Amino acid sequence: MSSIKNRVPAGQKVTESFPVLHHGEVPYYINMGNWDLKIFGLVDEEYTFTYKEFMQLPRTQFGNDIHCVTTWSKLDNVWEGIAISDLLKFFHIKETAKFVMLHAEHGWSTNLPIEDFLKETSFLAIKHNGELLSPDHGYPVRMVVPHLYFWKSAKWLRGIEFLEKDKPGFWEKNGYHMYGDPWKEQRYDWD
Ligand SMILES: Nc1nc2c(c(=O)[nH]1)N[C@H]1C(S)=C(S)[C@@H](COP(=O)(O)O)O[C@H]1N2
Ligand SMILES: [Mo]
Repeated sequence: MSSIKNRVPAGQKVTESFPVLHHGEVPYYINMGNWDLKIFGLVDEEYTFTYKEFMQLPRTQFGNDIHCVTTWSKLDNVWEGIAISDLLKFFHIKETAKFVMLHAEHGWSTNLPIEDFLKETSFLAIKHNGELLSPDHGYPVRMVVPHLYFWKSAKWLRGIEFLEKDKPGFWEKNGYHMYGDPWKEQRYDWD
């Protein structure tokens, strides 16, 4: 009992369902020929993954508890995806990089410090509970940052930008917290 309680931050309620939340339209891809994932900003050389190349990267299993800022939590998710350490074999991040902006379809974005992006528990998800991500949940790939509120886990990821200075992403510009630690209830910046 106490172990479950210790896994649910203040102000959260556990749900068995998997709610869908986002701003804008779900992208439905006709074919993946035009899909790519761009690595840019403070890197020695920019790198672009094609869909084919990206899907051939080594896969790792991950687990997490989701904590959404709108107060639902979903425990014990099983994910398959790409470890950040495996991604880092393709490009070199400059030492001046201190922050990351995750860019999604339709110009949506979210920001986080580089150490949170590089944390060994953070990853790029391809499957959730054994199934490929559905279009609603971010097909073909979403970021997952387990230790922050779920809005930092960008669906439909298309770009990873390395920055020297922090900048607000989409929800951060609209009042969400710049960092978003669920254990400190960093929900909105006026908290
Ligand atoms: N591209 C994109 N990713 C996004 C969002 C969005 O609007 N666009 N919303 C975020 C928010 S606010 C939440 S709570 C989670 C919801 O993920 P889910 O729909 O898979 O539950 O996605 C996050 N990732
Ligand atoms: Mo959210």
